[in-house]
Amino acid sequence: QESYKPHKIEKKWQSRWEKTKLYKARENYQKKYYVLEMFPYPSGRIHMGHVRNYCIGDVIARYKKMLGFNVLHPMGWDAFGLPAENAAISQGIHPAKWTYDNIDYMRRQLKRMGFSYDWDREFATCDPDYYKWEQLLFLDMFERGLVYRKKSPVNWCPGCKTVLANEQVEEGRCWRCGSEVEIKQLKQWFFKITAYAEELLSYCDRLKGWPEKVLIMQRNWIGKSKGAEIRFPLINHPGEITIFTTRPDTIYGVTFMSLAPEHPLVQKLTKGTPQEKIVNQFIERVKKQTHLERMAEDVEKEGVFTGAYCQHPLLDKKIPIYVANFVLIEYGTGAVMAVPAHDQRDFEFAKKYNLPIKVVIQPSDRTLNPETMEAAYTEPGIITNSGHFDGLPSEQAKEAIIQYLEERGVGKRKISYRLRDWGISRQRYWGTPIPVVYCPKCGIVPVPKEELPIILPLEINVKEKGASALADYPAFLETTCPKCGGKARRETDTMDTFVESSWYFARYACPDEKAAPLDKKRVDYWLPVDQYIGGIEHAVLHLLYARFFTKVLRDLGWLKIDEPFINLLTQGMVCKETYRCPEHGYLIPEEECKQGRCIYCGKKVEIGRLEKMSKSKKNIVDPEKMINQYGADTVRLFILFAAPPERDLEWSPQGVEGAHRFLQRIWRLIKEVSPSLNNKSERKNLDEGEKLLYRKTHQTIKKVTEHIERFHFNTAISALMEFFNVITDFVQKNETKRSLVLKDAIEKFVILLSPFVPHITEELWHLMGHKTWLIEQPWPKWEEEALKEELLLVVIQINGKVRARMQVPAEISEQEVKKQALNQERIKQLLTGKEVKKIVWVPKKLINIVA
Ligand code: ANZ
Ligand code: ZN
Repeated sequence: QESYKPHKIEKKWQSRWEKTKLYKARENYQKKYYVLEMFPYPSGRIHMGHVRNYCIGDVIARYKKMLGFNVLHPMGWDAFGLPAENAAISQGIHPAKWTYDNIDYMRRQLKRMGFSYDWDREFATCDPDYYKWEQLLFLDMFERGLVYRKKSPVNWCPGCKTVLANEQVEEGRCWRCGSEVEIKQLKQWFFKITAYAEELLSYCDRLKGWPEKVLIMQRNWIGKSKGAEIRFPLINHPGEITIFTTRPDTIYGVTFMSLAPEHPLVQKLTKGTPQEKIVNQFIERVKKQTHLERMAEDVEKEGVFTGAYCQHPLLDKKIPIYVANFVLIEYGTGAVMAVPAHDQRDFEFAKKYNLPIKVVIQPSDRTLNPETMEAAYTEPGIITNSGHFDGLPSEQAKEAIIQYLEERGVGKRKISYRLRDWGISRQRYWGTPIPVVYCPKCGIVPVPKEELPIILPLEINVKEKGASALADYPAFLETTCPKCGGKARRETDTMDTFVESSWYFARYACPDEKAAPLDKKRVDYWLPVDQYIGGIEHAVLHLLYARFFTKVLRDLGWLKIDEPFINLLTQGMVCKETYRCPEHGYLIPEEECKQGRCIYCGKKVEIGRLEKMSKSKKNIVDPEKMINQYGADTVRLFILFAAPPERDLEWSPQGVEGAHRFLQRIWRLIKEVSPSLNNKSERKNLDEGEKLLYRKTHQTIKKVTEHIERFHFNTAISALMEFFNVITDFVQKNETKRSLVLKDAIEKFVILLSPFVPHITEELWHLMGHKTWLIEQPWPKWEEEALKEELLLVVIQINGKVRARMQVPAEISEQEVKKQALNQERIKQLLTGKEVKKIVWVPKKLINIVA
């Protein structure tokens, strides 16, 4: 018998599937199912995280297809981005070449896994055929006022004279030359995502098919706060400070004001005063803190007095104005009314700088004393020290005080969102050019739509020019104004690569559409995505941007849906233990570690925790190596069996071996029995063994179906393993008999297993004489009737006397039937105080308990 040769089989079926275009998706009148995995960045090679992601998607795609859905399962490339530019700089390869070479390599790798993609729909986002439409959408959005330009900070390296992405700033320094990075204000383009803040928030409640943790992250990111905007007139200066607060109920407890260091008033209030120098020194110091540091709870609350005062809007009271590190310019109005008695940050600040603390809310169970308080009281309570609001519960006072402020014209109700508009300008070469022209006469002029695409020129030497490649390239930069025909300059910034991934899922519905970004008919058929699968690291940005774009595309008339992804599955990480030498850090286990010792110093190697596979931890397993060694089916089976999709998966060489052995067993058995399977025995008059096999077949169909529906692929596979054991058992016990029930069992087994390991099953299926494709087989249905276990009536005796009867399943084990007999109420009663010496089981008939 020929042994299991995965490579031969896999190659054979992959090429046949491809030749017949088996997985091509065609629009028709069937019910559709769109399954999508987050498309990869063409970094060079696929890694285990990709493999896991696509294995999960492939099982779902194949299963849905067999259920009768018209399935769309596409694949493509998120192809613009920084690594291509870095490769250009460090290796001298053009970003385009680097990217397309990587795509070719990775496409070949993916094809070796046997995924059921419709490769005809493949595209790379760096193709002008794709980004042309993105430029058009930009112009559509511009016309609608959803795009605007404003000054915004960027990281600037004075050494390289270039803008750096956040990823290129390492501990405040340039990743290339190590110069200290400066913040520079540049005019940049923004998408008005805040116009959709409320809808993006409220629709979170409708996303019933999303993990709750992702929804929580989205809601927090949008960060809706209800409160009030209140104005505090300046003393000895014109104007006022406007603050945003969620606690208008504490207004009588304000004892100072805190401004963000970047607040424009800070300079106005201190210019030419004795405070100016101290304030500016403080601001310089704060600039070095990152956002996260400034937000962190445990960071020291610091600030300086500006020397200026404002007027409390409801009291005859002069309030000192401070600059404080914990106030952020981007949120609210960049100014805070400080209430140290009821806000912890203000409390710490007041303690540090000896500022007064005034209690305006009392808890019900004790009385707060500003002198002895050790922390702010932030819970609700009863209003005190607040004029005619005294005695009100604080929740009620919020409303009453807002009304009072509105009546007096010093404040108004206000809702604030943490969500900021989306800055999309990148001072980079390898991205979608922003289709705008600057004319000295006409100002900002959008490129006429007929002139699209604005092609990214490929003939530039990126290695020398770096990020400013476009700005230094006259053939691109210099143009004529579409309005007046005079000399003008092109925008040289490109778009954030998150823009491409915000609408690619829609383009898959009609990737060949030549006349428009989307073909409405096809998009209406395929969208929304029924099942989206990807990493939790995209829980906020990518998923929020894609939701935003969907709503924009809807409002522009391209789409009819409100939300892009009905169901979302976030898969866990692929992990492996790490090897570490106390002296030499992480080691590659197979190469740098011999007999538990470091090959460089001989020190004992510590085997560390399971961690996400990563190059830096030297714990990666290369998928291609695994395919070479075991074949794709083994890799697929192991990955799907090792853990349910949402959980982290531990890579285990033994587990891979085990998966491989299972496939070998299947191979051997089915090869052996298949030639003799086609006999004409009947389905009537089944013997005991056949009955059991028949029932197991239907029980397995039910189990596997239900587990797949819940994405519990690991338990679906273990049900199939169990089923296979029963089949093996049957074959061994019935050496010569080849019953129809066995044929049916093996066929069902092969069909049920096929979404997980499509190659070996296809081979066996054809070996059994079938001429059809497995994926075109209808998914098996179980018969309720067949699930029922036959029941036996068993007599229970004690010392030979009949004492009780019970019903048990016919295939009950000896151990189980004895346990159940002892558990009968009447038997328990009769046995109390007696010692059971022996239990005799006469199969199918009786149990005798000797006591
Ligand atoms: C007075 C007050 C009294 C506040 C009190 C809280 C407690 P959320 O819920 O996150 O929206 N705040 C406003 N703008 C800020 C900024 N730019 N940087 C830092 N803090 C800012 O938070 C709203 C509260 O955060 C506001 O309510 C304000 O402090 C502060 F007992 O105003 B509160
Ligand atoms: Zn002009």
